[in-house]
Amino acid sequence: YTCAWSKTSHDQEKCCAQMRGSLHGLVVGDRSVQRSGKVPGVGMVHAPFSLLPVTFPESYWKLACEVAPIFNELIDRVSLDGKFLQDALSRTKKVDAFTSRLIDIHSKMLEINKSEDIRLGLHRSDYMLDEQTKLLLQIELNTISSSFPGLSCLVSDLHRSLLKYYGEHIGLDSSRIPGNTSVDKFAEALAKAWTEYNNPRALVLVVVQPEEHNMYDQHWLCALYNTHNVRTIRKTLAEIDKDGEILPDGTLLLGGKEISVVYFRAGYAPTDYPSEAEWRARVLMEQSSAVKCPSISYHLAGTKKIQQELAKPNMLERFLENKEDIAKLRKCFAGLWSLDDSDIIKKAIERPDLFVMKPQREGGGNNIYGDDVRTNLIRLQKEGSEEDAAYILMQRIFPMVSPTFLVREGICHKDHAISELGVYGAYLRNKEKVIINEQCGYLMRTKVSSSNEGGVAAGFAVLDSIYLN
Ligand code: GSH
Repeated sequence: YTCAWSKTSHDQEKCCAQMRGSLHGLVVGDRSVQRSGKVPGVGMVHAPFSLLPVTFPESYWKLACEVAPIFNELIDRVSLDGKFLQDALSRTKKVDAFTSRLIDIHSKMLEINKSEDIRLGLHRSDYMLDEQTKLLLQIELNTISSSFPGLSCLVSDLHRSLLKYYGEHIGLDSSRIPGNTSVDKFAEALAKAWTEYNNPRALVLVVVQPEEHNMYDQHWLCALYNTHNVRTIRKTLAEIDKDGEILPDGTLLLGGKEISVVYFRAGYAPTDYPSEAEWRARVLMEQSSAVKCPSISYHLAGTKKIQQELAKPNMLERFLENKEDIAKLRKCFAGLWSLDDSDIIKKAIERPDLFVMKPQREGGGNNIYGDDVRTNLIRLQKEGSEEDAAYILMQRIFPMVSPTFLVREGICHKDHAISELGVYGAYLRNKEKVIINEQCGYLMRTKVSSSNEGGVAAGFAVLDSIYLN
């Protein structure tokens, strides 16, 4: 079968999958078009995806869904404890210039006693199922720019439709793929935050990177006008610096228009702040009375350092009351250590394969694995500098490896792969009233098992869905 579209030979079902995916909006911006200097987003290619859903035990799926609202609440409580955030990040601040700037914004908000009545969190907690211990272990919790709430639903739909058509031949039943509501639920949360803000003329501002490649995922979510009658605008941090202002009462205006909700799909990486203009924009928005998703304190509550602090004994008890909830969360925590723990450093130098070294970074592609863990730990020990505070160590998780068809740029490869489950959570509170606290859907990502890095946006993984067993 020769595909007229990609001009290569394929099995018909693989080709149909690409075509169906593209026709249904499972697309990302074409990097080659972007590189050519044409308007970003004009070119479109199908998003990378796996041909069939990955098998995942139902009990673990349910557990990941069950803990989502507890994690939402935990982030909210942690974000309220300004002193805890400042103290826990104080060593990191000295050695990590990017995190240090974020902490400075947080300090400034504490100084001016900035209160955030309406609090919106659109999170994604990521897990891997460790094959040996049979534990579902949290990799990280994203509180800023959690990607793919739009495209992940389309992959679930794609897989369901493929199984409806071909499932009989391969013994798979399309109804075993759980429904995925992330795009609708996130859109609803944004719309409800806009309603709470209570100005029908105000806009939702989507903060984007200047050369975004994942804009279609954002568009699926931000087509709020069709579903909720809410208007959105997309601006970069530099544009916000140029056109933004705050009125004396805290109202945020952009080009003269009032902004009710600021939804960040940029601002999580140092490269998003190439000049002071971008930092000015971040501070401007933070100072305003617009609802921030996330606020600076939600952003900091999602850092690796805070994840590691929360895994310490008796830490969860500081923020949560319900013992069962605490036990459920704790069971999801992998081993996490700071680099001032000399016993663990010794172990990690002896067996670097059992650890991952993580800097305080988001967006994928930043972790240190294998022999590089040893080299870096020895270097840090020799230097005796405080740079060690820029990292945490995490237990390496070894999920089951299975053969998978990965489809990227029109070509299907078969390879051994591992998967990571992300569960989306939405939280919305206005003063004391919790308006939303729920699990919203999922993102399964699959990558070749020989690759250490994950992340679809960073170019390592493909989008997937789950087949419950
Ligand atoms: N700017 C892009 C977007 O808005 O989609 C990428 C944002 C990004 O890298 N988000 C991280 C993520 O969810 C969390 S900070 N990555 C998932 C992945 O790439 O697989």
